[in-house]
Amino acid sequence: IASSPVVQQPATTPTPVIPPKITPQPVLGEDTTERIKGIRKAMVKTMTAAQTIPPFGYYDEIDLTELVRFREMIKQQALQRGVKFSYMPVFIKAVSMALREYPILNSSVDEKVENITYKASHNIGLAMDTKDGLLVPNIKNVQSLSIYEIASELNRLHALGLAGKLGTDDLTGGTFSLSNIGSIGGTYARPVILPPEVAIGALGKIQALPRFDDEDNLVKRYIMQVSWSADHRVIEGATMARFSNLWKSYLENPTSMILDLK
Ligand code: CAO
Repeated sequence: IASSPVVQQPATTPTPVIPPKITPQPVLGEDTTERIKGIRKAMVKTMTAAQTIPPFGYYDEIDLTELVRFREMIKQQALQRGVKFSYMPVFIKAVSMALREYPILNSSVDEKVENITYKASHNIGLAMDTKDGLLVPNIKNVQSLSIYEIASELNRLHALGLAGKLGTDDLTGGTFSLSNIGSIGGTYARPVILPPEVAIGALGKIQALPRFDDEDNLVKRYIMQVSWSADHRVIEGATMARFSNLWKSYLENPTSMILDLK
């Protein structure tokens, strides 16, 4: 019995449905232009000068689990003495201790990059988000301050910054900078070196994350990413990496800091 042939229907292309045009709502406001002045004008100058520096970027993660415990213990004691104790004082002291081993990172170069000046003081600058814009006051002579004294100085600078009252002395003379963008959020950043300084670090948000311990168990750890930028005209990548390793070792084992504290 002959079966009747299957007749193939030609494929039909569906007619596209064209959505109706959206009529935009009338704009309620209007464009505004304002003069760049004050602190923002200073930022234009500094950041434009910074563009002449070829930066080297170096990134790592730091396990802050021990430091988180340490700060929990110390926070209340500091508060009883009238000082708010964040992680920054420890980050700053560890920077200074690592700078002792790698003093070239606490140097400055002249405009023509013919001379390097190794700075005797560790004046650590802190990027500060204020209502007037970005300010970078610095804590002077961190090498001879205790962690508690650094916390106290940080409180003073932060209060002045928020009140828009930071003075020239606090805002000049920095030799190395940190930018704690993680207090706002984010993981990585590409910090811009502030000339005549030669290096800066950006700190990400401290996050509880799973990691493997030595016995391959999954454990909860507190992790922070650090992003360093260094002036590659005078700083080798290896120097930045070794400095970062030392800084990291202090933060991952806060007791090791005590051994080297002066
Ligand atoms: N991850 C998670 N939590 C953080 C953190 C981080 N990286 N940094 C700070 N915190 C916590 C603090 O421990 C504190 O917690 P508690 O209330 O439990 O004590 C809380 O966040 C608030 O800290 P803080 O911001 O008041 O204090 P700080 O010393 O850590 O930082 C300052 C001070 C001035 C660095 C910060 O306020 C600031 O301005 N950060 C922004 C910097 C910035 O704008 N960088 C970009 C520069 S380029 O434009």
